[in-house]
Amino acid sequence: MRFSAAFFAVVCSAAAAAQQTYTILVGSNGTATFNPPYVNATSGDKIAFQFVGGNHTVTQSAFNMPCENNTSPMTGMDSGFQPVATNASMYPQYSLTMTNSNTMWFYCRQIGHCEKGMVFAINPTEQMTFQAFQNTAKASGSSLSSSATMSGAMPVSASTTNGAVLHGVSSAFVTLFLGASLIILA
Ligand SMILES: *[C@@H]1O[C@H](CO)[C@@H](O)[C@H](O)[C@H]1NC(C)=O
Ligand SMILES: *[C@@H]1O[C@H](CO)[C@@H](O)[C@H](O)[C@H]1NC(C)=O
Ligand SMILES: *[C@@H]1O[C@H](CO)[C@@H](O)[C@H](O)[C@H]1NC(C)=O
Ligand SMILES: *[C@@H]1O[C@H](CO)[C@@H](O)[C@H](O)[C@H]1NC(C)=O
Ligand SMILES: *[C@@H]1O[C@H](CO)[C@@H](O)[C@H](O)[C@H]1NC(C)=O
Ligand SMILES: [Cu+2]
Repeated sequence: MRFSAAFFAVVCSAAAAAQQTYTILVGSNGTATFNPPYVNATSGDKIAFQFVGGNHTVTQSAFNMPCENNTSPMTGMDSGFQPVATNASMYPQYSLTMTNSNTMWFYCRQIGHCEKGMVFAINPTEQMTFQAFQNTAKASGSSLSSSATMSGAMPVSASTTNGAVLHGVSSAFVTLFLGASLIILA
């Protein structure tokens, strides 16, 4: 009995340290949002962006330039545009796996979205907060054109950039995200 209690404790602490998957809904309910807008993630954790509506991207930028990554080729991660039909039964998913606990900044490069505050962060800090990042994005409306010029996508095959491994875009069943009540029997 004592042995199994100790064994159970070991299993539990191992599970607590195990990798986590954070699911980020992109464009839910027709809004230009990432939900949740930021996460704390560490090595081994997976961030899965699920494009559930609209026509958005998740694109890496920088804290001081939230709405820009218009280099060619892009130097950061980019999902490319992921249009989702209103009657879609599958959602595109773009995911990355952290290889460290670095801070990373992202935005949507659909015209005008970043300036509406459609930004996302991994591991914002006390000095560089999500709110400050989003405020800078909203204040950058005058540079709107530069956020919209890039329409080509970088390859989404696996690569390593700034501490995360990219898995690219795949499709997943809508039922996985919206709960058991929507399960369609095959
Ligand atoms: C979408 O809107 C409905 C109704 O307001 C709400 O219950 C639901 O939580 C929203 N979903 C998301 C992902 O925001
Ligand atoms: C992330 O961690 C910070 C402390 O390091 C905490 O203040 C914040 O609430 C956490 N954010 C999330 C989304 O868990
Ligand atoms: C998605 O948005 C991009 C950039 O604005 C545009 O080029 C593309 O045609 C859009 N796709 C759809 C299916 O609307
Ligand atoms: C593009 O993203 C990379 C990776 O975060 C960043 O280092 C670079 O400054 C960004 N480029 C622009 C023009 O914002
Ligand atoms: C979704 O709507 C479009 C346009 O109305 C239609 O062409 C398409 O067949 C529909 N797809 C499904 C899966 O119902
Ligand atoms: Cu968007």
